[in-house]
Amino acid sequence: MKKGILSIVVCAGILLTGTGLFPTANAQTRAKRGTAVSRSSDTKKPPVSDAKRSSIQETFRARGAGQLSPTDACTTRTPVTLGQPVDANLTSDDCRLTDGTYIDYYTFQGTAGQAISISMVSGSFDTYLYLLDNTGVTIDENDDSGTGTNSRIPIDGGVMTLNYTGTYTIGANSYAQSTGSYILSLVTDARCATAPVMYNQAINGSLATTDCPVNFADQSYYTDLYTFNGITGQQISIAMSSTAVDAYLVFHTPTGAGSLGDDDSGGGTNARIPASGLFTLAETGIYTIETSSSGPAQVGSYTLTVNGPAAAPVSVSGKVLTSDGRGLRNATVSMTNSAGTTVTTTTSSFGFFTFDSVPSGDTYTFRVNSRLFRFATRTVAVTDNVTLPDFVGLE
Ligand SMILES: [Ca+2]
Ligand SMILES: [Ca+2]
Repeated sequence: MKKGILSIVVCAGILLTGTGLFPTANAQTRAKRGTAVSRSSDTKKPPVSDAKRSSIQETFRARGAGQLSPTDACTTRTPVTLGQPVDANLTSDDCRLTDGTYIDYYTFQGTAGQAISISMVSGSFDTYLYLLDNTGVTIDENDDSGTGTNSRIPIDGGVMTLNYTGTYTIGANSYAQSTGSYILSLVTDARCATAPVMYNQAINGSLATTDCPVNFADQSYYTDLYTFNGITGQQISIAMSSTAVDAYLVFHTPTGAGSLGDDDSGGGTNARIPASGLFTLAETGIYTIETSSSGPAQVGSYTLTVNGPAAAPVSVSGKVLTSDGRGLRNATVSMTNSAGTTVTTTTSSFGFFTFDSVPSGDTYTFRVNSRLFRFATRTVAVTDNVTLPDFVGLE
């Protein structure tokens, strides 16, 4: 393998070509652009053998088990830098998969929530591209989503969101057994940054020409990206409404399986996933929402709401002690929420107290009243069941 780093930095915008949104889609069950393992779905060629994928995993397993010699081409993994295209060659000395094709491996450090795209371009062979996790499991793969027989991840332009922080591997491969030069690019686009979204809270956003561009049929669409942490079994709904643009939502699951797009399920031209009721999450991880428009180049304000689980009530407990450390009975403990509402309780014979059914997600101030001692006041943000530090009487 012979390669050098090109000094030019490819503008991410150039790489954001390909197919994009479903401008006329109105069925929320329609597949989204760029499903996780989208191999060959964009080509009329026969798909590559699944043996390719297992062959890669076997390489990772053998490498991890120290079963590959240091001179084995399959041990080589070259770091690739964001924004610095790599000019390299597939040669007959490279790591070989069971289907006879050669593969070069590259690694990079990714961050959960980071938006990236990868492209592989060759003038001498039909490229095939893999994005792998740190155990060699395929996160995404692509044959021809670039121009001609070139490859691009994600499949439909735009960016994909990484779902963990750590090492990722890119496999630069070919559709059929071939050798020759290629250029590999790992890029991000500052316009495609993601923002965290909170449940049950309307977000006022706006689509602008400076937003993340997604291209479809030579038209540009603008999109904002939001992420949230979902848990298997959680039930959510996502709604985007706008009087300025024809709202369009794309919902990406952590692995890409079961991702959805929706145009008008929210009534009028508003988008909603699902069309009614709630959607049950099938995975735990980072979900990404794209707020975009159904028509090209639309700009203007919109409102996004992700309805999720209401914060569950929790309990807050603690202990009140005399200045010499004995439990203090019959002391009055008060708890005041951020709106100024106060509830009280009394300590048990050993000085314990508990407040049950406390709405989480608020800040509370706790005061202890006793004829015998003074106590410091405590203010605590309550997000889960909590035991407060002991209240110890002051002399
Ligand atoms: Ca290809
Ligand atoms: Ca719409």
